[in-house]
Amino acid sequence: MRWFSLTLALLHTREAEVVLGVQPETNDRVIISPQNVPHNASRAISPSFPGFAFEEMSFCYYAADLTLRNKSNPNQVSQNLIQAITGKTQTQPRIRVGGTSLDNSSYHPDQAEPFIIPDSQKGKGIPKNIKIGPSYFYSFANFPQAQYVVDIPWATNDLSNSILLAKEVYKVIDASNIYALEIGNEPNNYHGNARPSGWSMADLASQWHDWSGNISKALGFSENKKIYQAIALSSETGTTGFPGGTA
Ligand SMILES: *[C@@H]1O[C@H](CO)[C@@H](O)[C@H](O)[C@H]1NC(C)=O
Ligand SMILES: *[C@@H]1O[C@H](CO)[C@@H](O)[C@H](O)[C@H]1NC(C)=O
Ligand SMILES: *[C@@H]1O[C@H](CO)[C@@H](O)[C@H](O)[C@H]1NC(C)=O
Ligand SMILES: CC(=O)N[C@H]1CO[C@H](CO)[C@@H](O)[C@@H]1O
Repeated sequence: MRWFSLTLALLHTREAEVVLGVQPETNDRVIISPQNVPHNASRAISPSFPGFAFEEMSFCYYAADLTLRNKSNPNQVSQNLIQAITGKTQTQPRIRVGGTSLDNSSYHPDQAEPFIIPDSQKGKGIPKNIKIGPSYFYSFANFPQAQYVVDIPWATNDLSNSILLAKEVYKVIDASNIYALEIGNEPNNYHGNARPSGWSMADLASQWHDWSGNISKALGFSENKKIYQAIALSSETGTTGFPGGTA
């Protein structure tokens, strides 16, 4: 039996190079590198294409070695891992913080703790109804080169609270470290959960439009500022949870 590995080398040059390693049982490695870029090759992929994503509830631990209240004691293992990759690609790390835990969180400006997980949610893989305080965002400074994609709660359907959170994001994290904002997480699963069962794609688009407009306005951005990442969709939808969706 043979197995094949395909590695896409990310280069700064305009020429994309595909390295095809064919590894037979003997462990000899044969590298086939095309002399010329095929006429129908894709354009070079941006070296910053690989990104990093953290669930909101675990980001602090990766960033700050459990010292959550301030940015001392950065987690050097995480810093080294991210540096090892971005050192190769010569890019600033794109780090998305969010996910389902964030999407079901609320923001509490007077809370000293970075986040509080309700007792009923402790021990769950993805706890819901987490309360976030301003100090949650302090540890973001531990990746000083980061270009963050910051997720904003949408499942909770509380625009004014999400605007408060967005404002705090820009207060604590330097704007030069914010690459994009993302509204919600996997909203194709909201219907029948975070929204009524009849909530359609048209409803989703309409509410996203209202939310992005209102959040931009609250942050003092022009309506056309390109600050939003596209929504992230769940591949597990419908009654069976079959990837790709059954409903
Ligand atoms: C690209 O071009 C080659 C040679 O003309 C052809 O064999 C191949 O099928 C093409 N690939 C795609 C994805 O179009
Ligand atoms: C940061 O946290 C550490 C550990 O809890 C503490 O010793 C230090 O005083 C804190 N620094 C600030 C500025 O709050
Ligand atoms: C803000 O949201 C409301 C609906 O809640 C909508 O009517 C309005 O157009 C939105 N504002 C912007 C600037 O998009
Ligand atoms: C309790 C609650 O609001 N749960 C929601 C959390 O977010 C997901 C989407 O990421 C929704 O589908 C849940 O309904």
